[in-house]
Amino acid sequence: MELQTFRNTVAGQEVESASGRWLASANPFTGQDWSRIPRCDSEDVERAVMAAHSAFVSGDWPRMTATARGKLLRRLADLIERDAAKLAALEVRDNGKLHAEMLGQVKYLPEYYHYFGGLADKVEGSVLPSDKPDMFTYTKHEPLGVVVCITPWNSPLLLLTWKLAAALAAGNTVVIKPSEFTSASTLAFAGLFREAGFPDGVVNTVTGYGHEIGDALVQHPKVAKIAFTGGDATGARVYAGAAKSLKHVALELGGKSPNIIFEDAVLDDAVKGAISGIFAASGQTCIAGSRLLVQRSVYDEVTSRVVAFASTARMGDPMQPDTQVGPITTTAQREKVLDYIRIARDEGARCVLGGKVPEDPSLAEGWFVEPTIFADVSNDMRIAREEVFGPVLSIIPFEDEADAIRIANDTIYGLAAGVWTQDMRRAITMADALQAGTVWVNTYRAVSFLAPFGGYKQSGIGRENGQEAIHEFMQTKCVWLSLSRGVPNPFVLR
Ligand code: TXE
Repeated sequence: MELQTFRNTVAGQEVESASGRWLASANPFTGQDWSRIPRCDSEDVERAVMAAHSAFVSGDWPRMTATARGKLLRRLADLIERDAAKLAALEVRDNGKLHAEMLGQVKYLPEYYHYFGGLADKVEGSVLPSDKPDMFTYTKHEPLGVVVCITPWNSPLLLLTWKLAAALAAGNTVVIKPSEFTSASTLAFAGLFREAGFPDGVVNTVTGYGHEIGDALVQHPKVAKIAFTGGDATGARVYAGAAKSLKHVALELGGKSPNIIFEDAVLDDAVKGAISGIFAASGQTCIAGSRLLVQRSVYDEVTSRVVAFASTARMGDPMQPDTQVGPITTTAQREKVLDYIRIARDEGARCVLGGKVPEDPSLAEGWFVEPTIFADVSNDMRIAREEVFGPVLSIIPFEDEADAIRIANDTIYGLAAGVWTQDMRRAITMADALQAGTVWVNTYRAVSFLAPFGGYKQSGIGRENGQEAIHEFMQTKCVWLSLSRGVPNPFVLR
C-alpha cells in the first residue's frame, strides 16, 4: 500500500526534513503502516524555531492588535469546523481511538478558538495606586516569545489546542512537536493557519522521534516556554532541559486518579461512571479513573456490576459506530499494559475480568487488550501506584470518608478524582480534601474550554483552559513614569 505523505509547515511553507528522511506511522487496528511523516533532526528544529522567532520579532504578527489576533483565531475555528470529519478520521487511523470520541473532540475544538479569540483583547493591565505622589505606574501583559508545544498520542489535536489557543491569543509564536505515533492530524491542521490569514511563521511544526529532536527543541536559546503533555519520565527530562536556560515550563503529566463510590451513591450511575473512567479510550487518558475506591458495604455488589457491564463492551474497528473499546495506540504501549497485568497477578491482585489479548480472530491484527479488572487491590501494589495507561481497573475497598481520603491521596499524582454520593455535605468535604486539580461529583471525564485543568503534586505544573490559562503565556511589565522634574539623590532607592 502506498503511504500517504504528510509534511511539516515552517514559515508558511510545506517542507520535508532537511535530511530527506521519513518515518512511517501505523494504524493500530490493522497493524499496517499507512502514512509517513518527516523524520526531523536538529537542523529542522533550528529552521522551525528561527521561523517562529522571526515571526515574533518582525512582520505582521507583533504589530497586530489583540483584537485582530482574536479574529484570526475565530476564522481558524470556522475552518476546523469545516474540516472536522477529515481531521477526526486522521486521528482514528493514527491512534485507534473511537471515531465517535475523536469526532466529538475535533468538533469541540472551535469552542476553544472562539473562547481564546474572544479573550485575546480582554487582558487588561492596570494603573497602580502609588505611594509616591510624583509617579504614574501601570502594568501591561506581554507575550513570552516562541512557545514549543509538545503533545502526546492519545488526543493529539485536543491536547494541542489546550496550549495553542491560549498561546496564540496571548501573542506568542509557536513550534509544535506532535507525537511520532500520531502526527498526521497535526500536520493537516497546521495547513489551515495560512488559509485563516495568520502571518507565515506564527505556527510551525517539526516531527520525528522525541529522543532525536526533543533536547534541541527544549534547550534552544530562542525558545521562551515549553508546554508539554506526556509521560512523567519525559516530563522530568523536559523540565531539567528547560532549567538550563531557565525557560517557562508547563507540564501536564500522568495520573492514578481515584474514582470513589460511597454506599449512598446512585449505583447505576456510579457503575457507568467507573466504566467511563477507565474503559473509554481504552484507558489511554491522563484522567483515567484507574483506582476505583468502593465503600466496603457495597464493594461486592459494585464489583460484580462493573464486571458485568465491562464484560459486554464491544471491541472492534474504531471507525464503526457500535465499537466501544478500540486497540492500544502503539505496540510498545500494549506490551507495557500486558506487563502491568502480569505484575498485578504476581502481587496477588485477583483478576476478575479480561487480563489478556482477545482471542477473536477478527481482532488479531489490531493491538487490543481486553478490558481488565483486578479486585482486592491494596493501594501499596504497583498496579495501584503506577500509571498503566490502558484498560486496566484496580478496585480497592475502603471503610469510611477518612479512609477514602487517606487512600485517594496516597499517591504521587493529583490530576483528577471522582466522587459518587447523594450527600451534599460529603461531596463538598471530599472535594475539599482530595489533592487533585479536578474533582468530579456524580460525573467523570468532563472538560471544557471554560474550566482550568492541570495537576496537583507530580501530575504537573500550570493550568490549561479557563481565563487564567492566557496568563500562563504572558509576562507582566510594570512601567514607571516620573511626573516631576529633577532627580532626587541618585544614590538612594526611590
Ligand atoms: O510518552 P512521551 P510515550 C504516559 C503513559 C505512557 C507513557 C509513555 O503512561 O505509557 O507516558 O508514553 C515527546 N524531549 N502518557 O513514550 O515520551 C514525544 O515525541 C522532548 C501520559 O509516548 O512522554 C511526544 O511528542 N520531547 C500522557 C511527547 O514527548 C520528547 C499521554 C510525549 O511522549 C522527548 C501520553 C524528549 N527527550 C503518554 N522524548 C498524558 N499525560 O496524557 C519524547 N518526547
